[in-house]
Amino acid sequence: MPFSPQVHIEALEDPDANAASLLAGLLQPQARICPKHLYDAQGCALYGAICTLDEYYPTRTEAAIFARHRRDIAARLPRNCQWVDLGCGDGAKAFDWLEHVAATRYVGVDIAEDWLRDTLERGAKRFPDVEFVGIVTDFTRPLSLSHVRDSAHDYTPVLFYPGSSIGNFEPDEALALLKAMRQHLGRDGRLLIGVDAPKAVATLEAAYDDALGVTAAFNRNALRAVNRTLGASFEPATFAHRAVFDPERSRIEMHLVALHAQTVRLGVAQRRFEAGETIVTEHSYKYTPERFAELLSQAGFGQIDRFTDERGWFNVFLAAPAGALE
Ligand code: AVI
Repeated sequence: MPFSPQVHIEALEDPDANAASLLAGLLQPQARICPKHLYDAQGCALYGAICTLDEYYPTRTEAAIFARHRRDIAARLPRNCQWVDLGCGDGAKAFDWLEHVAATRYVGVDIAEDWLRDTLERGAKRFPDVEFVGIVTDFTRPLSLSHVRDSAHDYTPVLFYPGSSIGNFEPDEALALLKAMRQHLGRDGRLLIGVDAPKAVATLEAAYDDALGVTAAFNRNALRAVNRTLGASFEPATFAHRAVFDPERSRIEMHLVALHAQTVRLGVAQRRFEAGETIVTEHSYKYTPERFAELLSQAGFGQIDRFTDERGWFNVFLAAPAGALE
């Protein structure tokens, strides 16, 4: 008899605070929209399409690294672990692992409750011996996963954070998140994390500005999300998509560029955009292996194993808490 999945609501931003911080970002001299607004239902579907594009190499490169090194990585993971899938989406990447590690529990963590429930139902059918648990939480808030550490059984956690999502945080926020992850691992837990690397600018920029315009649609869709959240009057077609790599900061910057001067109602407020003025919607940091290993050690990790592809385009790190293996 499969376990019935349980879902816990851990930390959700309250809607008023969410709207207030969105408005504050849009009223700054350099207007910005927090990237979480890219991921409404439409945005998640568009991101799913991005992951299949020829130009968007991270997904398939990471998948190839996982496929090639799965046995080796699995052998280094604790047995009977709880597999904590951070930002689990449809769970597909994690489910490929559950067959290779003797996981006792799967903990899906995501902000989208409906999606999470579907993922758990599907997982529970496919892996009837594994307990399925969901945690609804907002990743832009301090990471709190009490159901991982405080469960009655306290299985050793493996935190799984693929897709280079860590790159969407500013480096200081990424460090804080890695520290919080470290806190959840105890002594024997492990972090398995995928991180994109710097490479030729043309390759990077094509990955974020594809020929079919899927990333452009994904970016503009944020304006529709803002219209709903704030009662705003953005017309997405009046903004162009721009993705540029800043080599100094080692990040892709996604912007929306006003095609002509316009005044936009933002609920109770309004803002004028001059032609060419931009709204920043996302940063995607690219880490050299050395820089990311340094960030991991600053966050309290010790033994760090790295797996990469032939071109060194993407890195997967398996990190143990400092002191665990030394
Ligand atoms: C989710 N995240 C890792 C993606 C990235 O590559 O930074 C989001 C994305 N934005 C545009 N394309 C993909």
